[in-house]
Amino acid sequence: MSNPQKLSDRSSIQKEIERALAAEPVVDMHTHLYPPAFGTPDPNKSGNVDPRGLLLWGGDELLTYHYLTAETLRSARIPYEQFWAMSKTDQANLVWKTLFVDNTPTSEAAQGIISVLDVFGLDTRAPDLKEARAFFNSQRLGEHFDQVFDIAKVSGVVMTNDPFDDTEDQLWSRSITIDRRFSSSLRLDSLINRSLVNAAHVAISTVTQVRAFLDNWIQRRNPVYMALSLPPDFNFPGEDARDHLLREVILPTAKEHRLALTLMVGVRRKVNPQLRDAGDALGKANVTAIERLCLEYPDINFLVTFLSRENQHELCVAARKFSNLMPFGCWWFLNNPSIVSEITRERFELLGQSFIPQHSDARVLEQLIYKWKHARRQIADALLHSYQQLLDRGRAITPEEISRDVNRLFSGNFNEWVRQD
Ligand code: FIX
Ligand code: ZN
Repeated sequence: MSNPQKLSDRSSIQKEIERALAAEPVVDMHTHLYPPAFGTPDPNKSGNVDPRGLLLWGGDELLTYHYLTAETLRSARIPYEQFWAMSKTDQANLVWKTLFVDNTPTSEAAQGIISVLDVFGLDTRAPDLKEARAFFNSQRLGEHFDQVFDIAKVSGVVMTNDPFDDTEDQLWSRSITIDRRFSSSLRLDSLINRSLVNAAHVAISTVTQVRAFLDNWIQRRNPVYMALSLPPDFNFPGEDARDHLLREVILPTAKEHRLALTLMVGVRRKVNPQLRDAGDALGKANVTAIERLCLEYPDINFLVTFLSRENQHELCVAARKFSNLMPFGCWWFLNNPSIVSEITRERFELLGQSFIPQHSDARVLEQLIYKWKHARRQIADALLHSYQQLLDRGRAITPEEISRDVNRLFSGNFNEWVRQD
């Protein structure tokens, strides 16, 4: 057997990491994106199959992302109702003026806009959105869609699908061909929320009906996992309707269909309802609830992310105890370079490569470009740090090992976790 090439200095390790990352497509395991067959909500754009379509793309959608509306309303200080009464075009104009002209766009979400404009050769210091609008309006959705996936080097994305959403259901029925890069996931927040509002609906008789409904949805839509977001006070076992639904409906369904269960823990919804989608906040949650779930349901694969920075270390330790627990992503308020860097390094130190470093949570197509560009940078830096430490301690890494590690992080771990055979 030939001797593997060993990389014995920092700059050759760095070059190999850049090469491996540039070559490795990523499977984006949690997004809010939809395929073109689901239509776009803007009736003026080409490729529109339904005015109430779900695929968001282009400059105005990017600028009115809820991360940016929250930041705009801090500086512009106009009444909430006034902002929501504006057209999307006017909202986007205000976001641009407030965050990019009157102020310096240092936040991660604002820098994301800069990355996207820059990739398409658009003026990142423009006084207004004329040039950017003209560019996006001139794009044909089909080609633009493929170009975005190519630039972001994303080979697949998982949608967030609500089985109780009528609009989505109608679009499913009409969408004969779903882009092959899209997989579905069965999101159960609305099931839980309905039941918490009216606990009487969770009677044993309806459990059978709900299970039959979910079985049917799973057979028709073939999701890669089931998913649920949870508040900081989530506990397991618990003495509430949520516990009942988990035990009687969700966990048995996951087990029967051999589906992984994704849990996103620590979100406090509608802390400021006037901010609409931007009004949610976070809280430190209880990691022991996840440990108990993993212990009681060893046959179920759990994909788990926590929204609070304070929970990240405990999550790593829990994952060391349970091989059916896969930590994933730096979710939402954690998706800032300084925090992603800290969490990714911590995970390498406690878990080797047995975690999924990031998901995009993209809501607007072109966000794939910046979210993955920025994530790749942080993952590359954290890998370099780990390999440099290894070198200092007496073991050189090889290009093959770097490619193997990156493959595992970008798709291997996820594919293995959700494989149903
Ligand atoms: O619950 C979720 O899936 C969250 O990611 C979203 O609801 C949230 O609004 C978001 O976009 C975060 O990035
Ligand atoms: Zn999400």
